[in-house]
Formats: sequence, C-alpha cells, structure tokens
Amino acid sequence: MIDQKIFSIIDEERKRQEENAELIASENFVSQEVLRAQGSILTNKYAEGYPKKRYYGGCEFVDEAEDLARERLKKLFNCEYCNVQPYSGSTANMAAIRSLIEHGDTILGMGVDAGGHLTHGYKLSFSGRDYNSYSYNVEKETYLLNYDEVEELALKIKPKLIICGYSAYSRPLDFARFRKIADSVSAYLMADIAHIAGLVATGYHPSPLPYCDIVTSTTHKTLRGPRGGIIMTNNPEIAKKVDKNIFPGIQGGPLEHVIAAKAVAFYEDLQDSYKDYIHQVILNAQAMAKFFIDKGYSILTGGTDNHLFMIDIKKSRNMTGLECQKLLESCNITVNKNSIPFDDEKPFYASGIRIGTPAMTTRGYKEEQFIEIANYIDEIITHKDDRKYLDAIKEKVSELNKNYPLPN
Ligand code: DSN
Repeated sequence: MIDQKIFSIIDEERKRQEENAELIASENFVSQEVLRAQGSILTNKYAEGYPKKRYYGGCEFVDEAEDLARERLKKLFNCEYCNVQPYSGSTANMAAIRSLIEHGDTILGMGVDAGGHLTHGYKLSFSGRDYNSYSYNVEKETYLLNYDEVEELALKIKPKLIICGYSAYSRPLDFARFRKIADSVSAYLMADIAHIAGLVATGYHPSPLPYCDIVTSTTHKTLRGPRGGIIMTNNPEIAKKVDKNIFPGIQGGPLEHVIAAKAVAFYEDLQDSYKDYIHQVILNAQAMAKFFIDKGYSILTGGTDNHLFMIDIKKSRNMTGLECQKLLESCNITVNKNSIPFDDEKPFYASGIRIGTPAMTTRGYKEEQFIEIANYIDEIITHKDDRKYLDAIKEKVSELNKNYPLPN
C-alpha cells in the first residue's frame, strides 16, 4: 500500500531542487537532522497546552523537546520569553498583534509594495480587516525608509501599534528610532524579523529585542529550520498573553515534530559555523548586486547589506517581473517577481524581481558561483528570444549545481 503518485511527485521536486539555482530570498535547504526530526513519529502526538501543562497524557518526551526548543531559542536571541508553537509566521503575527491591542485599534505597518508583509496591515489580510490599518512607504528617490515621514504619519494617525521588519528591504533597520516614534504616540512596537532573523542571531544586524514589545519570525528562511513561526519578548505580562493567544486563542495541538525540528535548527544556529554561513550569505548577495549594478541594472537602494536585493527589471530591461521570473525558470534559475515601491504594474505582474542568497550559500556557493549565475541571468535576458541559446545556459546551470548537492 504505497502512494506511488505522491512519492513520484516528491522525487520530481527533489530533481527540480537539485538542478535549479534557488534564489528565492525566503527559501533555504534544511539539514538531514532537521528533516529527520520533522519527519519523525512526534507527528503522532497530541499535546495541546504547554510543557507540564498539557491537556493529554503521554507528553513527557514532547515536553522535553519543546523545552529544549525554547531554551535554545532564548539563547540564540538573548530573550527572556518565547513561544515556539506558531504554525507559521502569519499565525505568529496574528497572536502577537492580538496580545498587544484590541480589535478595531489602529496599526501602522509598511505597505506590501514597499517591502512589507501581508500580515502587517494589508487590507485583505486579517491584519487589515480586524484593525484600522495604515501603511508607511519608503522614499521615492532612494527607496530607503524615511523615519521622519514614519514619525509624521504616526503623529497624525496615532496608532496603538507600529510594525517594522520587511520581506523585500535590503538595508538595516534602526529599531531605536522606531522605539522613539512609538513612544511619541504611546504605541506598542513589534518587529517581524522573518527575513533577517539569521543575521540578528549572529550579530550581523542589530537586535530588535531591546526596543520592541514583541518580536516575531519564521524559522525556515535565514534560520534554516522547518517551516513555522516563533514569538519572543522580554516582557512577562506580554509573554503570558502570547501563550494564551496562540493556544487556545488561535491554534489547537502544537506540531511537536516541527517544534523538535525547530530545536535542531536552533542548535545548528548556535554553532560558530552558522555565523560563518551568514557572513558568506551577505558577501554573496553583495557580490551579486555589484555585478548587476556594473551591468547597468537598477538595484533598489543601490545595493544590499543583507541576504537579498531587488532589481527594478522593468526599468532595467523593459520586462515585467513575471516575464523575467518565467524566463529564468525556463533556464533552471528560480526567483520571484516582486512589486517595487510605487509600482505601476499590478502585483501579479510586478516591476521587480527579488534575489536572495541564503539557499545556494547553504549548498556551498561562494561569490564566484553567484557571479557565474548572475552572468547567466544577464545572458538569458539579453538572448530571451533565442531558445537554443537559453537551453545551453539551462544545461550549464544544472551542470554547475551537480557540484553543489542538497544537504538533505
Ligand atoms: N512569503 C514570504 C517571502 O517570500 O518573503 C514572506 O512571508
């Protein structure tokens, strides 16, 4: 009794992952051990509640695993309290927001097209439907955050909560300045560090924890763990609310197999080799961004200080993000189209593509291999109508990737 269909689909997906240069900034490749924990018999267990306070019997071992995940996470980010149960970044954000403010209160987050996230107040998301949401943008000329403008907007709308932390912004965030803005209107401050968590954990980006009431993240991007979410805080009262808002507020039984895999990832993230990895991720992104700048592409903010950068591909080569994404995909290079600030294309088409280095750095790419791929991207765009030429590049990309196998 074997489901041949699903396992052959997984085999096909493995082949795709092996052959492709994976440049989606929010993806990564987990270790064998993370995969083993996530695929373990812990999935069989119900454990509603928290360690030592469960609603089911037989939780002694999952309690140990969840405690270990919490202790390791606290060490990784130097925080006092955390919750490792969120099924995803979105449920983490929902619980975090509910722990700070009431339904109908005003929130201020960065707009999605500017690089923010749906759960930071987008009108079709719970965060835009349950709350009175406003968004701030970046500057039109520089694509950088203008803190004075954020402050001006905050003074005008008087939010109860300000959210910072983005999905497509390549420069550091000034959490201290955000705190000042929040204090000036007596608002709570929340940071969603899903993208930069690995940089924060290793000291390559300042930590939001000293400044924010709540910090959320996913665990599968730069942290290189299983798909899921986490919430951290240094405030004991807020921590209690977070626990109640996750369970029973939003979620039922925690995914203990995923929590165990999170614990494994946090263990890996605490090693010196992980710090070296994050450093290489940043060097690789900077090398690739420089290549594109030298070739005359328009890179938002003129480069990057983190793991990703954005290309205004419409301005650079007169094609939409969607067209570019499809073209690269046909040559075994995976990126995602992305709206750019003040985009006149609809999000489905978008004017930008977002490029990130965490995944292929895990597979061993250094600057040289990223520049080789960047060069292929430029060639592909230049020869976009020459299928024979494109097929030759496609072959070169899969040949290169044979030397950089999946860790799992
Ligand atoms: N979907 C994620 C990303 O790609 O950045 C954000 O949650």
